[in-house]
Amino acid sequence: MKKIAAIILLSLSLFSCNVYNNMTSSNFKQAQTLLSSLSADSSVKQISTLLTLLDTNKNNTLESTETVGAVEENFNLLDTDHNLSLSLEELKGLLPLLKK
Ligand SMILES: [Ca+2]
Ligand SMILES: [Ca+2]
Repeated sequence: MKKIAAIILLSLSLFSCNVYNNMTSSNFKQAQTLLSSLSADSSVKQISTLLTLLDTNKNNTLESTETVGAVEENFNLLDTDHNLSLSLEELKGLLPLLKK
């Protein structure tokens, strides 16, 4: 009986893990699409959406592990207070960098 409960518990945790991974990868794809469409004229709202999509641990800042593409490349430059995470204010600094 205990064995069955353990198996059920294990499959449940595997299932919820898969759901979480799927959500994360879909957010990641959305974030990449959004990031590639950003330009110097993009709005703060788009930056805010990008932050929400990338912020997997939901603490409203981006740690280096959560960044992709241009954000990842310019992480040190964007992190103006050098606390190793990007706030919305700091992420806005990405827009002038996108000027070509
Ligand atoms: Ca975060
Ligand atoms: Ca910072």
